[in-house]
Amino acid sequence: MNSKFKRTLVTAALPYANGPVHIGHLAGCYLPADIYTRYLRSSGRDVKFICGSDEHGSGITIKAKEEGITPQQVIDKYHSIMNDAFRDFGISFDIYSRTSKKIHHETASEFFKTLYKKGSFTEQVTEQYYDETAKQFLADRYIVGTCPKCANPNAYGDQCEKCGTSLNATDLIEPRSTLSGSKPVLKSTKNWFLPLDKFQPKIKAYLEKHSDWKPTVYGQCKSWLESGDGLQPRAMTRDLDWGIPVPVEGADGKVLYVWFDAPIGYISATKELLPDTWKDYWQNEESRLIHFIGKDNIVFHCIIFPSMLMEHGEFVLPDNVPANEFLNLEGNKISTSKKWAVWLHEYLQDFKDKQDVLRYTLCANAPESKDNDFTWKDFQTKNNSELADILGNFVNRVIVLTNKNYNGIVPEAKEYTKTDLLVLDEVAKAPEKIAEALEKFRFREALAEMMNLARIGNKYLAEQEPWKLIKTDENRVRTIMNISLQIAANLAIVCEPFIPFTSKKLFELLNLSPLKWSSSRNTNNIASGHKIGADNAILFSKIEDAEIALQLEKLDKSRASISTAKQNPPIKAETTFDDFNTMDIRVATITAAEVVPKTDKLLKLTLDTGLDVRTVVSGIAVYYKPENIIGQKVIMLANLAPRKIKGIESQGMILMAENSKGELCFVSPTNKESENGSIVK
Ligand code: B3M
Ligand code: ZN
Repeated sequence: MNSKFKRTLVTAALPYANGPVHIGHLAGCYLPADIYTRYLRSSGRDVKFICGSDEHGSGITIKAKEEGITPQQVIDKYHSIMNDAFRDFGISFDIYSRTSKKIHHETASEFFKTLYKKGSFTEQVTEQYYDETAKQFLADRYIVGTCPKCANPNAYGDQCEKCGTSLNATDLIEPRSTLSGSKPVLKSTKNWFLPLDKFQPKIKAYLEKHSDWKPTVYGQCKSWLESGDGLQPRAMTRDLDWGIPVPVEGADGKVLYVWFDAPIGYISATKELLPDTWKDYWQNEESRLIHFIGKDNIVFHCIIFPSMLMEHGEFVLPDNVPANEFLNLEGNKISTSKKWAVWLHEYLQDFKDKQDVLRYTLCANAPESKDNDFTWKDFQTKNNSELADILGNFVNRVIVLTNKNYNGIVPEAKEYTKTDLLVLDEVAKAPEKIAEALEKFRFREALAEMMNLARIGNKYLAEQEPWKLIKTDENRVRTIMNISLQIAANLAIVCEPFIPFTSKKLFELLNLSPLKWSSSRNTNNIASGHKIGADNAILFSKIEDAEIALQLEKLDKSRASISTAKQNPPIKAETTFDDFNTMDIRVATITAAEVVPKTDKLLKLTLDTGLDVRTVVSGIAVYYKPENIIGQKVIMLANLAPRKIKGIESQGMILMAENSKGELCFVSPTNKESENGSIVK
């Protein structure tokens, strides 16, 4: 720890208030931030831990539309769910605020005005998609269209979720508004941009001062600076109706870009927490700012927010951004929409009082330097073979033996053997190793060192066998038990940042008031003659196979919707060109679509083939909504003998690709020259 700092401000990314928190969030940033903060607090350092809900952006309004409620109802609902989940898992924020608060609106507006007055922004008129029916500009997520890369007809204005390409709304072929289904038009609009291109040299200099950041974080920043033309101007205002109004003239109907206001949320929340002293943390060179985030937020915390802070001029800059990679679940990407996740509130319904087991497992498998996988089997092993068999077993033996042999009174150590001295030395050194790893944000290593202390205790007891010695050498047993009790007390101290609920229980078992980190080097924290607490010393019960099976069954229900790659079938037997040539394959466009009554799989499509207008019945209703495919270009088999399906004459067949998940998607000619009626050959 650099001694120039007297204070530390730890922030954890403000989660969007549009869905509950899952294990990926916890492992990605809230848990490491909490461990780090708890460690600093226990070490007597001046630290504040800041977080809150991010309540702006189109994610909120889209959710409102999905759930048929207002954006305000969305944020109220999820703010409260998230707040409870964090509290239940012991995430020890000093404040969990929200960006809909007045103090935040004011702080963000002031910030914007300061930059505006300084002339930091450039005004640019750009063409944005506008929905003439809904009478509003469309955020990227409100526009869908055909992906120019993979022809997925439902790609979003910022990304195609089928092929993963990141897009601009204007890249989409045949864009449609999800608000009205109509074709959006391009309309000019003025917005305020942060000219990141001009800031590039000072951002570069700032980053170079921090080449000690995690390689994954530093590397991502470097590639933003170095790829293509380097940094590009970025709009800090948006034409939206949900957010903080842009506080300058001529900005009616515009709000601050959510990534402009959200990081300022860290400042507003600190102000709310410490109305008189917040500046000590934000405007004082002796204060150190640390942002815990997931890797998808790196650019915003390492480039955009620092640029804003530099332009403003009165604030300290982030000193470190220990971002984590992603956590997968049972081999697949966690996805809320596909219900492939473990939500914290649901976990607690099944594993009441086992918050620490999840904390422990997620820390042991933290995606610190690469993406990592959470599996229920591993969760069970971590609980049964590490927490229960090592830590729990050691504590249990110590408590039970002390009660049995000494009525719960800590015996006095008589004479130390060489082994005793070696063990005591290892015990005294353990906290330093843990602290060293924590200071470097190496949480997995720190946790392993913590568990190692329990291993030392277990091994010591197993070798010394006080349960046998009690019959022959009572004095020796006194010393062994005294040392073991010291180890238990020190474990209670050093496990606190990782598994705080267990630490609390352990202090209770020992009948000690919680001790601080500074005591963890002492090997005499529990005095002889002290009476320990109750004798029910089971810290961790075993998790049965059936409990794990239940969790896997839950996931099985969602498995169909995720990428469980089945084999694509092998190539069929050879055919001839003549046979192929009997088929008349044409380009056509869907001009109307409706669900065939009393079916849930079939769509009745009207096709413009360039030569005539046809009706085709197609089994694609599971994959496409009728309103979303109007205007979709397709390839069809035009000379297939007509046949009646559900009473409708189907005059041909459209060709679809079946992917490895068994889903059908359009094979779409993206080339504009392939007009309706063109022969495919
Ligand atoms: N709400 C993004 C996210 O949840 C965003 C973080 C804001 S931190 C200032 O991924
Ligand atoms: Zn795509």
